[in-house]
Amino acid sequence: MAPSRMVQIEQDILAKNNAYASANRQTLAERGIFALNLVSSPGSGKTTLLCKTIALLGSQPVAVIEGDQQTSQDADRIRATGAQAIQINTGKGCHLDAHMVGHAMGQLTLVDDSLLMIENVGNLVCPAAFDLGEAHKVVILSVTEGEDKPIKYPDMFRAASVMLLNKIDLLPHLSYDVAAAIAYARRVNPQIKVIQLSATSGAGMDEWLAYLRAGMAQAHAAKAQTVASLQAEIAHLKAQLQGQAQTSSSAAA
Ligand SMILES: Nc1nc2c(ncn2[C@@H]2O[C@H](COP(=O)(O)OP(=O)(O)O)[C@@H](O)[C@H]2O)c(=O)[nH]1
Ligand SMILES: [Mg+2]
Repeated sequence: MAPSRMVQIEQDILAKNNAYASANRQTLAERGIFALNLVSSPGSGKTTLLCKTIALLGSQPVAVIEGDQQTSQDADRIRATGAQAIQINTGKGCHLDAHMVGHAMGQLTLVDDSLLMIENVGNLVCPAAFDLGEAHKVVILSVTEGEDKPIKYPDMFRAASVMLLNKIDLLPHLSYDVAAAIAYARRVNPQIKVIQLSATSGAGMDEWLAYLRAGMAQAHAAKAQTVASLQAEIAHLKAQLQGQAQTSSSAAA
């Protein structure tokens, strides 16, 4: 196939995906739901972190969309915490797309002003290009993967707003340079927020939970503001219609 034809096909796929992502984003905004897209290589600790996060959030409703090529193991692990989870199997696919996520959102009983976590397929390349309608991509890099992943897979670290440096409980057993990992991440994305944590020991979880709560509060406030401005617009239109009705009735008298 000619390279120009391949570029065209890729652009068409991304344009279609972006349309579905916008629809997902709109639905989430209307419901005040804070949605995150967790991306990483396989085994960085995404599902473990999700289980721990759900447990620490207590009564806060959390819904999870799980992406893997095969099996429903991760959705089963999430359901065992009591949270809702839908598993998407992508087969040969190396990432979730916005159409799949929109479909999964329809299957979940989403709660207004809550949290939706999307665990993408473990892959540091493909998920970077696909917007799912999330508020942010969160990239998880565990300390067993090497410091240099941000410069080897820059698209992913550029697309993410947050980097979770995970499994820091293992640092005493490794020769891992935390400062170098953060510097590499900031080289490709100077704005990236970094949280160091361990789902196993609980270190850094407070900062992560504070980030989640702030995001949920922001999504709720944005929804409330939209509702208030819509109500103001309706009141304005009602007043205009009443004024018009009065003018036409006095003209008729
Ligand atoms: N030491 C340590 N191991 C972890 C931590 N988080 C996850 N793991 C382990 O890492 C492996 C992969 O975790 P999993 O959550 O399945 O990763 P995922 O593929 O990104 O969802 C499992 O053996 C976990 O027990 C952590 O914070 N510290
Ligand atoms: Mg997983």
